[in-house]
Amino acid sequence: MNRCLRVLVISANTEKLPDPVFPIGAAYMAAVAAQHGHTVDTLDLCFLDALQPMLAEKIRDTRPEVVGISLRNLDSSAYPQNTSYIDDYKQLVDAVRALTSAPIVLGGAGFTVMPDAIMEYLGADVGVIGEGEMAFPWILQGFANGEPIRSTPEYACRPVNGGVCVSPVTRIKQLDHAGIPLRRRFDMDLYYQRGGALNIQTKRGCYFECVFCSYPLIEGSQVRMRTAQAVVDEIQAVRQEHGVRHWFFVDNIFNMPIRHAKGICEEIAARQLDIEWSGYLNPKFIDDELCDLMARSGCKAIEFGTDSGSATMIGNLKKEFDPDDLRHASALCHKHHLKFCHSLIFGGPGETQQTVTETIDLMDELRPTAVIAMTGIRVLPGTAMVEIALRDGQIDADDNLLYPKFYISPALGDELVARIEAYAHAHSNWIVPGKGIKTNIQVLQKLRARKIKGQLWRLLR
Ligand code: B12
Repeated sequence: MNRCLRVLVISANTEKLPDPVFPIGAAYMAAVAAQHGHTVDTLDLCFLDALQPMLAEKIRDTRPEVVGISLRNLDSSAYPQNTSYIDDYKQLVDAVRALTSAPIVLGGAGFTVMPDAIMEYLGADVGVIGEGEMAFPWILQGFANGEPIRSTPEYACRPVNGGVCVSPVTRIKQLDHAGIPLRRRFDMDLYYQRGGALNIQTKRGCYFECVFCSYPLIEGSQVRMRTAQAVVDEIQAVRQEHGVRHWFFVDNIFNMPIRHAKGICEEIAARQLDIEWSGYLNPKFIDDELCDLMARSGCKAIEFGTDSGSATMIGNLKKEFDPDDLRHASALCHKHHLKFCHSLIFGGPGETQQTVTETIDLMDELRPTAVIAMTGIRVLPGTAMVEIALRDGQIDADDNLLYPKFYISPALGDELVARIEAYAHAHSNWIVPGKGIKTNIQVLQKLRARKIKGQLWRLLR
């Protein structure tokens, strides 16, 4: 019989922009540890004024035998104004070490993006690359049995800085069997109040190969889907038990495959759940029927992962759509009265003043509710951007990229930021996180205090 452990799961994310986001990954880990019979407690750093004394109190009260830490973000990925969270994570790990001898297990999207550099810097005992539903209980069982964490046919383990990095050899195939997040172990009400929505996942994986993007590394390039029934059961339960009406689908791309997205909308509409929702969409996989279903199921705002409106740049970023897809998707949103925003990344390989003009002109033509403009690309290990940034002399070969480095097309340099900043000041629906334009935390908090829910960029036009 397996020995059960006292497990403390900590969500280390404290970022509150563009909204505080519910720690769904940590809640999945709390669920899976509890399902395996362990006694689970949680600590969320998001709304704490200071790490101490809460951490000390929690560790004293729960006497954890394992501490799991969820690392969602590495940094704000915005340029030129950027916040890196890495040193806070170091402080957290050091503080846990000072309070308990329990082994520390790291995981999360941020961790997965650069496991080696993080293990090196933070000095944890174990780190899980990718989804944790299988690996976390396996590691807990190893600790319970006093066995070393080493490779098996199911888990590849490699030593890093005195610890071990674990990657599951295969990913979960049947996501409906992966369990659902144990949300009530975190303060759902506070996140709903201050973040304006809770979040839910309908699928994992992304088979596109956009040059800068880490999603396939985090979730795999094969798309695995939950059934509409299971997704909507989850929404319905939280809706009934906690009154949560507003949701964000955290899928990399909600509308791919389009049939799956339609199935979810149909199920929500059929059950008359009276919810409102939002999510990331790809501008290519969208048609009249999907927009109609989205509107009928409560979709209020769509974020397109557009990145550029210039055909040249869309090609350079290896995105598989074209400006006409953007025209078509935007026209459908107008027709169905769906608020929509185009997320852009300026400064990629090959960007020039001319391609910037093409994107700006297209945005003028499409009349989106909002535009979120990033200037510069955060170079992430394992993506094609590393080679490009090396080629263009923007990073050094020995840079571990733990602290952010941004690629900006050599043809533009910092002229880019100045241009986008000026444009955004003159256009009320443009948000530029890297210059703090329309991302003022006090303003956002005031809007939430007035009980405004959903995506706040909807209010811009
Ligand atoms: C949806 C999303 C958003 C939405 C969130 C909406 C919402 N209400 O939830 C929005 C648009 C608001 C957003 C904003 C930001 N995001 Co974002 N976002 C995502 C996305 C696509 C999905 C995140 C998610 O919820 N996944 C689903 C959950 C279930 O997965 P998970 O948390 O990874 O957990 C699993 C595993 O990681 C693991 N695990 C997690 N914790 C633990 C702990 C232990 C102990 C173990 C063993 C395992 C484990 O098991 C879990 C279950 O399988 C990811 C990319 C991606 N595909 O991961 C980026 C991502 C997380 N975002 C990122 C960033 C940078 C941000 C922002 C800082 C800036 C920005 N670009 O807007 C802000 C920060 C917001 C905040 N307050 O924290 C980065 C973080 C890494 C980095 N580069 O720093 C990512 C990875 C994208 C990227 N560029 O690489 N984001």
